[in-house]
Amino acid sequence: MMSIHAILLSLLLITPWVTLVFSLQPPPPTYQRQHIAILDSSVDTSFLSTLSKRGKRDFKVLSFDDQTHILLGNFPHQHHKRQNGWLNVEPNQRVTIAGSSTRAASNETNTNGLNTTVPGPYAIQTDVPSWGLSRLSQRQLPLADAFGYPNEAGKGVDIYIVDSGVDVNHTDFNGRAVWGGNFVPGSPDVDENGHGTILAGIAAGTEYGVAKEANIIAVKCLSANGTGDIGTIIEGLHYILSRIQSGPQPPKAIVNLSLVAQKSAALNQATDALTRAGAIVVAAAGNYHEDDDPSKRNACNYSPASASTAISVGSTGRPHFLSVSLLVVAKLYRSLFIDDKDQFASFSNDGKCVDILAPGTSILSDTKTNASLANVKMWYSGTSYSAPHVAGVLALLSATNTTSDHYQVIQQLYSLATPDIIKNVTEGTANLLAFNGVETSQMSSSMESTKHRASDASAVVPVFFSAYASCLTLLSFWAWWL
Ligand SMILES: *[C@@H]1O[C@H](CO)[C@@H](O)[C@H](O)[C@H]1NC(C)=O
Ligand SMILES: *[C@@H]1O[C@H](CO)[C@@H](O)[C@H](O)[C@H]1NC(C)=O
Ligand SMILES: *[C@@H]1O[C@H](CO)[C@@H](O)[C@H](O)[C@H]1NC(C)=O
Ligand SMILES: *[C@@H]1O[C@H](CO)[C@@H](O)[C@H](O)[C@H]1NC(C)=O
Ligand SMILES: *[C@@H]1O[C@H](CO)[C@@H](O)[C@H](O)[C@H]1NC(C)=O
Ligand SMILES: *[C@@H]1O[C@H](CO)[C@@H](O)[C@H](O)[C@H]1NC(C)=O
Ligand SMILES: *[C@@H]1O[C@H](CO)[C@@H](O)[C@H](O)[C@H]1NC(C)=O
Ligand SMILES: *[C@H]1O[C@H](CO)[C@@H](O)[C@H](O)[C@H]1NC(C)=O
Repeated sequence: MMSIHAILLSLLLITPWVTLVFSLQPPPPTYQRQHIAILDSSVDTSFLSTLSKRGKRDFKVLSFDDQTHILLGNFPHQHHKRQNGWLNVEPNQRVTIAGSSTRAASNETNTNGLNTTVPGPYAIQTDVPSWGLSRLSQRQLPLADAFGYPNEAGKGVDIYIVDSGVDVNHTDFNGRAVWGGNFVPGSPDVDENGHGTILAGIAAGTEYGVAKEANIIAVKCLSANGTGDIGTIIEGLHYILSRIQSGPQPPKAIVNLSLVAQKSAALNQATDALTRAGAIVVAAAGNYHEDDDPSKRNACNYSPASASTAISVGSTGRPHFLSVSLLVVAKLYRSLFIDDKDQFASFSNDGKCVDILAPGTSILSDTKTNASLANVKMWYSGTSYSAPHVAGVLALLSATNTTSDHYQVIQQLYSLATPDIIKNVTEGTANLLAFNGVETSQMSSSMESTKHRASDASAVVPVFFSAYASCLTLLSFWAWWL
């Protein structure tokens, strides 16, 4: 294992490079499919599909429902001007990421003075590895070292991770993760990047996750360097649609999109169609770089955050660069900077398209097996890491709420959330912190720990992703450098 000194040294060495990497603008990639069109039902999509199958044109029609047909392909941008039924044509664009032990098996009903608002029985994780978990089950600071959750723990709910894939064989998923689909041409069915595994760990890892019994389904749409395009994401969403439509009804499906694109009508429509079909779609609000033009901070400028049915998640918490580097030990860190935990994160996008807030700074999660730094735990920051917290809470609620109506589950998320507790939320942004309904803040420290942790000997280093793609850039750079 690397020594702490080696890690600190590597941080120092990397710092100037990170800046350099950020300032290099990669040339615009040429996508396999250059345009995306939205068609209405007056267009004969079966004819288009037939043409496509015969190879006459390089395009593909994805029908989400009667209202939503999306055409991916190479055709002139002006094409629709001459055609009826073509509602919108947009260029395909780049998409970037926005940045085991056992669960406590306790079948006790509301004991230990827990103040709960969802029906029991409950389980409690103590010695909680990431503060984001505790924050979801406590109304107020200071945080007790406990994460409470309904005993079902999201059992029977499918969480789709639309990202770089997931290390489905990771021990923290305990066989609950499966490979779904891969839409990155020519790439292997593995998480080459690691970002998807981190997200899956936060949403549903046994040790690090919120919904410790939920199923994880990997939908790979981002390549090894963490980039993709809108067309590929839409293909991934269409795959999820067909999967939930052929599964048990009503579906219990949460779709997690921790990725950010410039606003796209097609991606938003695909998201809305998926919601109509019974899925709950969670999106990262997107990350903002403090040097950027403040107008770029509005989440309504990005997709899928701006989709009307997406639950768009902003971030709370405040990263501490210097202090963290000096401390290096997670346990110490956890007890410090308590006041800062309930700040609106300086990197979070904001505005009326942000629906709810969740922890998104200094989060710990699973790293993919055999990653070059697999035995070094890293803290992650970004709205990417807030979204899976909310996806996990939705899985918990979806498993316990007896309703067959997913809109009620969404309603429950909002009605449980703690209002007006986060400081410095920018004007016009909802001040609502996600809460799972199982209050553990009154738990005394004398409470017996029923939890043990996975190997915890590793050092912890901070990683702060300040720009959309910086997460990937930084991780891939580390991999290369080592
Ligand atoms: C909890 O309850 C379930 C069924 O309700 C049972 O299968 C399980 O063994 C119980 N677990 C413990 C630790 O008692
Ligand atoms: C439980 O929480 C509610 C509202 O969150 C509060 O009014 C009530 O006093 C709490 N009860 C206990 C026993 O803490
Ligand atoms: C998981 O393990 C199975 C069986 O060993 C293997 O076929 C598969 O490729 C692995 N998947 C990933 C994503 O590593
Ligand atoms: C990322 O990888 C894809 C193919 O896997 C490539 O087309 C693209 O240029 C790469 N982007 C960067 C920024 O390296
Ligand atoms: C990780 O490395 C070990 C030892 O080199 C190897 O046996 C194992 O198959 C690797 N696992 C994955 C998922 O690559
Ligand atoms: C299900 O959700 C609805 C709407 O939020 C709520 O009124 C109801 O109490 C929930 N049911 C359970 C069992 O949690
Ligand atoms: C939060 O807002 C207060 C007053 O509005 C300001 O004094 C303080 O510096 C802000 N804190 C941060 C971290 O932005
Ligand atoms: C949900 O999407 C967000 C980004 O929109 C991502 O950060 C998060 O990991 C996703 N969660 C799940 C469970 O897929």
